[in-house]
Amino acid sequence: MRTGSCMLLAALLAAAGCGGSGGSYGSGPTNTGGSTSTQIAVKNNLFDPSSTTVPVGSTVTWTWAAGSVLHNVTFSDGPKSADQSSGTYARTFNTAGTYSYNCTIHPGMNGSVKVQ
Ligand SMILES: [Cu+2]
Repeated sequence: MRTGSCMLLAALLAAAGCGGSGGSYGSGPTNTGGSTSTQIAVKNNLFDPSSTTVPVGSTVTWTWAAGSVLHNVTFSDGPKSADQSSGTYARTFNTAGTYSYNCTIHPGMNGSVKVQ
């Protein structure tokens, strides 16, 4: 029995050590209130604000303003929303970096999210 609990403790320590090194997901201070949520408005033809900085783990939500024509949120690293004129699109950022995006319908309609 003693041996069993020792092994369990070792396993827990190993798991904690593993999660703390180099992982950007789930490490750092525990945020009991949930991740930060950031709202960006999608307007004709701009993102407001066009650049924003959020902590790692944040979910950013784009909300199409009333009266919007078709827009999309398309990231240079792949993820994208549908072409839509209302509603929302959300992306969660678990890795630090700068993520640029644009609306492929309207040249010059672009923005960026800095995750740190
Ligand atoms: Cu657009």
